[in-house]
Amino acid sequence: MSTTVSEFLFQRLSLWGVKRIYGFPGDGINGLMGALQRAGDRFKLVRTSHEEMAAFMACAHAKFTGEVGVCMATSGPGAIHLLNGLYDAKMDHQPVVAIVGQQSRKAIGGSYQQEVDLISLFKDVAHEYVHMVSDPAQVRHLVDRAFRIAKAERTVTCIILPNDVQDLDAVETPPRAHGTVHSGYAYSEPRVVPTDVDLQKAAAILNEGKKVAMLVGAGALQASAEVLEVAELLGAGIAKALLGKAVVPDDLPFVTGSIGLLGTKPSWDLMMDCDTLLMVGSSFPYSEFLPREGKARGVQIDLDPKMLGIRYPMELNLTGDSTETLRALIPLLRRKEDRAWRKEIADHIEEWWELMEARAMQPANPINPQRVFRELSPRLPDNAILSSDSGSSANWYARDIKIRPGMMASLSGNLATMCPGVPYAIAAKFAYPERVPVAMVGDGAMQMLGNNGLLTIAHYWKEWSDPRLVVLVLNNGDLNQVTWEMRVMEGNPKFEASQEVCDFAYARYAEMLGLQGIRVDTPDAIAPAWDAAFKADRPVVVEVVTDPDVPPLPPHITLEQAAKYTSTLFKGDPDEGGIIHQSFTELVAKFLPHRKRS
Ligand SMILES: Cc1ncc(C[n+]2csc(CCOP(=O)(O)OP(=O)(O)O)c2C)c(N)n1
Ligand SMILES: [Mg+2]
Repeated sequence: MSTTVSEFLFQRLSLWGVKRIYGFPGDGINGLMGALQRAGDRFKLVRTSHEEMAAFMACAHAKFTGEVGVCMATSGPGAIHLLNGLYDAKMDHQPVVAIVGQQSRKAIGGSYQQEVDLISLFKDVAHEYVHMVSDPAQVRHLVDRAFRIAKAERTVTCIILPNDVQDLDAVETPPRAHGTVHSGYAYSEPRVVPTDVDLQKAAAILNEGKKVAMLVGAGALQASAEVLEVAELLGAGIAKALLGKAVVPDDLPFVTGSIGLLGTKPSWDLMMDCDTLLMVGSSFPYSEFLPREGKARGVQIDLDPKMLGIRYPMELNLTGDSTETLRALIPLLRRKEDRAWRKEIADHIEEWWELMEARAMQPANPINPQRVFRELSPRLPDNAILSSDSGSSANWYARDIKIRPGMMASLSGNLATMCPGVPYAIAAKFAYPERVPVAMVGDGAMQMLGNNGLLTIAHYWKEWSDPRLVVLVLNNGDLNQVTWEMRVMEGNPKFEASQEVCDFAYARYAEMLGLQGIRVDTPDAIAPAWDAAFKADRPVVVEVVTDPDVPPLPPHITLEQAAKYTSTLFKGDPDEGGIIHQSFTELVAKFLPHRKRS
């Protein structure tokens, strides 16, 4: 029997090392699904409960494994549902290949049922490579190029297959004739290192600095040891962009933690007071959190030259792999004997952790969300894989979780979309069944997609060798992050019609699905809930009723923001009473009597 186009496509995917596909069926991909069925256990199809989830999972697969993530959806509506997850991958520079169906070639252009102009639709998200198969002889090079470009450009690519093409006889080797393409598979990562001259220049700048600050991001995730060695030699402090949270652990006396709106005061101080900035593998967007222009000399290292010199006018922009470049730089660096700057940083960090502890322990109604994360942090199992959603949880994840070596952690960094929390955790579980994923998600995001993700978990958890997977839901009845943004940035009181999240029994729902559900509504029950979740014999939803009036404040508030915030309170915010109480207690915690600095 001859091989069909669909069967050949999966053979080619196999050669590219694909073993798992996240997807959802439809008649635009029936030929593909049939071939996937016949491929047996060469592939694992994870049938998600929503296509958006499949795209998030493909993105998370790429983030956590370094491999290409693959998602699959039908024509029209299925393809459209993939988009948000694909943008998440594109903007966080992850290699993902989307395979989507299309109506039959004979119908295209006929305003046919479920006919969407998919090439135009995907032209932005997959602009490096989006093509539709119109002849079986294209399949080999379309697959090869989609994977090669996804890897080489660290981006999203897309292959569109009309449903009639899927069942045609494959052309495994195009005829040797004019007008055919003869492609091959396999990809080797290049070694990208700056020139010796530029490395010498970088070393000179860094050796001259007296107060060196490092900022590391996702691009430095494989360079932990090198980052630490450079910081040690230069007596530098290390701040982390959100996607770089797992680059270095948080219990080191020179790691200032996150930077930015969700960041820490020590990271702010580090950037404001430094005289030299070394940025590695980060496109952290907010320049106001970096040194004032001209205040510090700057060196940036990034694999992608397009991302260089766009946040701070660096003196030297180096294109290079972070690990290889730092390794080449280390022998050129002189150990700074004056450690006064290090000491200053360490003092700030010590004070900061005291403040975090004090803030977390402030009473709230009924539970202070910071305390939930503070209690979670030391209880996280070794090698846990953390995913945070976009919402107030990202603040507490960024500030209150002390990451340890061996853990992984991610979120939607650049798109900052709601909903990746649960699908990232599921993809982490499929990639590493022996590790414990922990998703930290708001009630708004649970209602948007997370609850739906629990169905996927319920469907698959019995396959997992270690079935533990924990979903934390912050049940605050509010789209809290935005409620606070409106207050602080706009001086707008809470707009209940827009911000309220209706009540839902997340833990009970989990139980209904055969998972474990734990509802926590008193502070004393937080620690036992975490202990139970990490001992459970199945996935657990830990629903914590948290206080929406605890402000996820930036590490420092500008005078303008403070003025807007105070004026809000006079405009009749429905939560006025609670906020005044909380802000007061946060302020008290900021000015603890023994503290030297604010
Ligand atoms: C898809 C999407 N829609 C809207 C937003 C804007 N947004 C960011 S955080 C947030 C609130 C999230 O609410 P919830 O999930 O309940 O978390 P909370 O902040 O209350 O902890 C919103 C609406 C977004 N980032 N992504
Ligand atoms: Mg909420």
